[in-house]
Amino acid sequence: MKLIIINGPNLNLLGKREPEIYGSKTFEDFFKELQLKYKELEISCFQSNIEGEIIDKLHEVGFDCDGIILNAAAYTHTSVGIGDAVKGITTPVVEVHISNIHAREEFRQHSYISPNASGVLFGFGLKGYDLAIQSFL
Ligand code: CA2
Repeated sequence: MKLIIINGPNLNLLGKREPEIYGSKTFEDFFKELQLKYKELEISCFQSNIEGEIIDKLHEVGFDCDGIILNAAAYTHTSVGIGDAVKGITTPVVEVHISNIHAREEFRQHSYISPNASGVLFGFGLKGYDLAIQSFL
């Protein structure tokens, strides 16, 4: 099974700032743990701070991998383009948020991804990515 995690803007800062919201582990370290835990899977990871690069990656992988785990970060709440890309591909997308976006500012409570996601996980910390993998299994 081929899965990809796509992370949006500023998630490259995980573990380096705001540990009270996002935890203290870097995504690189967490991703290594996931790969060890799910040795039988082919899991890759892509992060970009650029909206168009995220759309390009969705187009690139969205017709042949088995599942996409997408944390579009702030673009979740603003990007019609990423929402349209999720709608336009055939691979199922699980939307993940580390924090509980519904317990935060009002602007975080709208998602352009959710209407076309096969599922949404939020508020479980980094474990949400693991739960998303399990949902594909
Ligand atoms: O909870 C999530 O996973 C979010 O997608 C994270 C986004 C935020 O804009 C969404 O509303 C919810 C922000 C990611 C920024 O990550 C940082 C990590 C460490 C330090 C600074 C930012």
